[in-house]
Amino acid sequence: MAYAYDDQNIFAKILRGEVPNDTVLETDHSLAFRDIQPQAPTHVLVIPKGPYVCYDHFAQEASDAELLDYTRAVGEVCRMEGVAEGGFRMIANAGRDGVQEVPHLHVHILAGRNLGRMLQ
Ligand code: IU
Repeated sequence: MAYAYDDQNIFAKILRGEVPNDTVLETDHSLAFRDIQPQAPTHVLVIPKGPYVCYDHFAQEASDAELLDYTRAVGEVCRMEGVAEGGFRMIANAGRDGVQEVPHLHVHILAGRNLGRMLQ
């Protein structure tokens, strides 16, 4: 599947500095910031800086440097937020059925409360 990236999406605007954000971590190829509508005491979004719609798009087209940086950035945020001990959940919604609202790849990191069972 070919993905078309919409550079007017809100995360593209955040990356261009047109919209403010509460940054947790910035690396060469990734940015992590707090979700504006947190669903848990810790709710951080981690995005690649490149124009990727979803994980599949990213995995197909990102460079090895981007893939490595992003993978490490997600782990680094978990460490920085101290979520490992209590546990956490990572979610990456994609497309229509995944109910992805913002069409720029983002991993949600949620922690700080019992998140309940997601799959029954
Ligand atoms: P989703 O996986 O695409 O459904 O999640 C989008 C998230 O982006 C959602 O949790 C919003 O609260 C969050 N968000 C944000 O942090 N800042 C914004 O300006 C907008 C959405 I619009």
